[in-house]
Amino acid sequence: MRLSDKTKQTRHLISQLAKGAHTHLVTTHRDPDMDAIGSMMGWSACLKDLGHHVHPWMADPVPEWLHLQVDVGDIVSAIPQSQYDVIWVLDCADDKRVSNLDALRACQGVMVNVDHHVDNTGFGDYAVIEPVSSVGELLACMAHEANLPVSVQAATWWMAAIVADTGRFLFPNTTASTFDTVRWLVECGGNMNLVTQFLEESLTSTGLEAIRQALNSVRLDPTGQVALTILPDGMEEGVAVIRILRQVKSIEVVAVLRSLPSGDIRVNLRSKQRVAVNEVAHQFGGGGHERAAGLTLRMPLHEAADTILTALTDALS
Ligand SMILES: [Mn+2]
Repeated sequence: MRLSDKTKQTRHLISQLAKGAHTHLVTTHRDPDMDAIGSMMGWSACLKDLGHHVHPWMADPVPEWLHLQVDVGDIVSAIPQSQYDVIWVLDCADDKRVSNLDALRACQGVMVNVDHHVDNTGFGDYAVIEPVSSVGELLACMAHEANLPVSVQAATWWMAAIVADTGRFLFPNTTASTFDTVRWLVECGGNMNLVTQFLEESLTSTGLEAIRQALNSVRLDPTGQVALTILPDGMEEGVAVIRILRQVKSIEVVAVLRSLPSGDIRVNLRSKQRVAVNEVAHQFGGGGHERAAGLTLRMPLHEAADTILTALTDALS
């Protein structure tokens, strides 16, 4: 488990903030994935075990696939207080990734930005940015360094975050340090069987139908290296669809589009080897990692599909 020297220098401060502060708001990005929620819930559990008053806050609803599986009862959708000792913002490369940023900005408190995106803007009063697999891995390292209590619950949430962001330890962001961290989380009581159940064995029949429709609507570029598909409205099975499309040998880049309730189009991009999808995302105001990135477009769905297919085809050539 390795943290950079820079983060080690701030670890004393982070540990003071975690241990010495009493009221905490913990939040993450809009349209949350498993790393976002797992990080938030694990860190909240850890701070609560220190006897603190903690509100995990997310303006977006908890995704249904997660709601069905585990108790996420104490996530609040509106910020209950106007002031906190510390506001932790997790897995956000930019504070604009927070849903209802106005509410966050109206809230007083020392802001700590904890993230693993290389393009993080460094917002907040303190920023802990490490290019590790996931924020789950980063928080687990921070908790280890600071000697914080890590319960079975916190360990399991972080393991879920790590498993999701590493594609079950198969993506190149999986390092020896990732395995060390997971080993330690297992020693803390983290339950991999539970992670398997709620990440891998929780598809509903409507989810299966969404995947079927998304696979039916796959478009390929003329070379067969770019695959693009559209998820049916309200469906959250993007990760499963991406996983299936990645298995096709000739496909190098995958784009999954879906309409958000606001009418905007959310685009998730994944690549195997040759395209830095964060650079493509940057062209449209988005961001992320080299192999996994996202962006939001304000245009009709089919225009968005054409735009992304062209941009990815250009990036490959
Ligand atoms: Mn992440």
